[in-house]
Amino acid sequence: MSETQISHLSLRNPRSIVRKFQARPQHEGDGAIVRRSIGRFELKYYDPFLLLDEFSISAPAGFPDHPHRGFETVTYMLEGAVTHEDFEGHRGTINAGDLQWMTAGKGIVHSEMPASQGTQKGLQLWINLSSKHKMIDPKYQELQGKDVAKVSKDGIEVRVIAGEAMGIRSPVYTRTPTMYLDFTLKPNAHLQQSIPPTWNAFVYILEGEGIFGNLKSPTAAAHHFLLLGTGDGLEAWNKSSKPLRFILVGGEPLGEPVVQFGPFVMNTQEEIDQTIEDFDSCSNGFEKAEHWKSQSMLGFEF
Ligand code: 3F1
Ligand code: FE2
Repeated sequence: MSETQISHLSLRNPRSIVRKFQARPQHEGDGAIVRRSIGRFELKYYDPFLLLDEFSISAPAGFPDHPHRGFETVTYMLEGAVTHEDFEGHRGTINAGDLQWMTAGKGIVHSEMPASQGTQKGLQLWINLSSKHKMIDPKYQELQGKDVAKVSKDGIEVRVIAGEAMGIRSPVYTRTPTMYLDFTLKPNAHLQQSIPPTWNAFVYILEGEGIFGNLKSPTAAAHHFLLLGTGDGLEAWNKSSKPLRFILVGGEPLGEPVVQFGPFVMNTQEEIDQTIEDFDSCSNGFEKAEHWKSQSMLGFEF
């Protein structure tokens, strides 16, 4: 099929790039390099997204026992592996290609630590929950790489983490409506992907370089974050001689006030104060934190 035929088939109003910046590496302790795009000063919140980290972590660095409330964390591994363990005894390893979609809801306390020697690379996205879902019971949706929906066509490969693309759907249930697509475009490939017009959406480039929005846009390279304007979808081109890999993420904005205190995200300061009290007193969802310590913390006394 020719490019013109594909164009004819779909987008009426492709989104343009309204903001673009590089996620510069921040060194966090011994062995952790994190490139944060959403969640840093210049882009504190992009409704419903609270944080996007591209991490590169080797032992002894990691994220020992810590809480979450009021949102979801999505960990998508690119290389290496992470061992996670929570206060209910839920534990496992997220390997390269695997996905963990964790709805913290009213409370989770867990650890996320490197599972092997070498470098663990991946992405962690935080998706906000609406006020009526902030205090739901925690839930995990875990998919091994082999079970992530994948399709290849016309020089484009897509792994559907959430939502739908090129005729295939992810089994992940998104409490806050979200699409999360991992695209790889071969040289000369041209992508048109629809996005619900009312949703906020962005691209984060993992590898290679490409043209996004329209053909007059400047080339964007790895570790760049592109905020998309309004429209019904995304157009992207790989005019280079190497593969282009990026994620396209979109979500329905909640349009609610956000009050964040580290890993607690609520609607009001009163709810944050209550959350701190609940965590300190191990109540209202944090009961099991009272007598729990992760394996990774055993042997350490604080
Ligand atoms: C000590 C500490 C600091 C910050 O809740 C965004 C604990 C937790 C936190 S946090 N989580 S940050 C995070 C980012 C990436 O603000 C957590 C985990 C991430 O990736 C998982 C991971 C863990 C170990 C990857 C590789 C090794
Ligand atoms: Fe966490």
